[in-house]
Amino acid sequence: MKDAKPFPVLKNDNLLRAARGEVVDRVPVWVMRQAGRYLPEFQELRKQHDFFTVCRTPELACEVTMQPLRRFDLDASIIFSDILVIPQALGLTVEMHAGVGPVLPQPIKVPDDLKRLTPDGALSRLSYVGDAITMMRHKLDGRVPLIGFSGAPWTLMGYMIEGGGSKTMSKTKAWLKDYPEDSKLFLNLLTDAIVDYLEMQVKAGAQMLQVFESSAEHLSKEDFLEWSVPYLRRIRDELVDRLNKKVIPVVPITLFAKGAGHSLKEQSELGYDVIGLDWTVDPIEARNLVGPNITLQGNLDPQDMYRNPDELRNLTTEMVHKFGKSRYIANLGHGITPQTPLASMEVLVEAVHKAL
Ligand code: 1CP
Repeated sequence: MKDAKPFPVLKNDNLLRAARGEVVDRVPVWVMRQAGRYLPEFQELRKQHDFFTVCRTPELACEVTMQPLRRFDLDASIIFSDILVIPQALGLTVEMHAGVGPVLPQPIKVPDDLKRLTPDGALSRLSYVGDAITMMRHKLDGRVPLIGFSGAPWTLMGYMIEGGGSKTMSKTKAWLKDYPEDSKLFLNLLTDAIVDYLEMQVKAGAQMLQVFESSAEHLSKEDFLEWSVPYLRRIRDELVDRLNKKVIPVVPITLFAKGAGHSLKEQSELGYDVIGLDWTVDPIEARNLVGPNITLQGNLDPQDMYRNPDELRNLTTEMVHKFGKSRYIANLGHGITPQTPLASMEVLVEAVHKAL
C-alpha cells in the first residue's frame, strides 16, 4: 500500500453496527448511486471529465464520493466507480454514452470470444480503485464508513454479452441454454476476478462491501438458483477464507439481488451479513423469511422521491417502522434517479433519523 499512515478513527459507525446486529444510535441511511447525476456538482465535474477518467483518477473519484456527504447527513459513503470496471480490466472496451449508459462495442458473442478475455493481470489493472479507496479513507477523516463494491457474475456476464444494458437479456439467456458449460466457465472466470477485486478493496481500506446482482430481475427463481446463487456463495466463502488466512479482519458484506425477492430464504443462507431489498418486497415478510440474524437494507421505491415532502416523509417513516431499529440499514430499493429533487434527499435522511 502506498499510503501507510494509519486510517483515522471512525466516528459514526452506525452502518457497521447495524450490519453486525449491534445496537445503533440511529438507523443508518445511505442511498445507492448517492454520488451521481441528480447532483449539479457531479454534472458540472462530468462536463470536464470523461466518466472512466473520474473513476481512474483517485482525486476525482474521491471528490465525487464526497459530494453527497457535503450536502446530506448520510451514514455511509460508497467509493465512486462502476461495476463495468471488471469487464474493462478483462480486456473489453467500455464506453459511457451520455443518456444511454454503458456501451461495450465488442461484446462476447460466442464461446470462442472468451479467449479474448485477459484474466491474468486484471487485478493490477484495477489498482486505481484501491488507490481511490485508501485516499478516501483519509479524506473521510472517520466521518462515516466507506463501502466498496463489485457487480456479481450473472450481471457482469449480461453486460459483456449484450454489449450494454438490456431490457430482456435475450442473448445472455440464450447462452445459458445453448452453451451451458461455457456459461459456467464464464461465470467462474468472473467469480475469480470478483474475489480478487473485493479482497484488494478490503486491503485498501473498504470497511464494508456490496455485491450488486442488479440483473437478477431477469431470471426465474429456478434460473436464479442455478446461474446466480452458486457464484454468489463462492464469492463470499472464498473472500472470507482468503481474508482469514491472511489474518485480515473480515468486513460485513451486503448482497443486493434486484428482483430476487422470490428467493430471500435462499439468499439468507449464503453467509452475507446484509441483504438488500428492492421495493417490491414487503419488509415484514422479508424479515420472516430471512430470520433474525441478518440485516436488511432498503427499500423505498426510488419513484417515491418524486412525491411531495409530506408524502415522502410519511412513506419513509412507515418503512422504517416496518423494519425496526435493529438490524436495519435504510436505503432506496434501487439507485436514485437523475431527476430526483435534492430536497427529497434531505427529507429522506431526516425522516429516517427521526422515525425511531
Ligand atoms: O455519465 C454518467 O455520469 C453515468 C452515470 C453513472 C454513474 C453516476 C453510471 C453509468 N455509473 C455511475 C456510478 C455508479 N455505478 C456507482 C457509484 C457509487 C454510488 O452509488 O454513488 C455504483 C455503485 C454503480 C453501480 C452500477 N453500475 C450498477 C449496479 C447498481 C444498479 O444501479 O443496479 C449497474 C447496473 C451499473 C451499470 C451502469 N453504469 C452506468 C449506468 C447508467 C448503468 C446502468 C445501465 C443500465 O441501465 O443497464
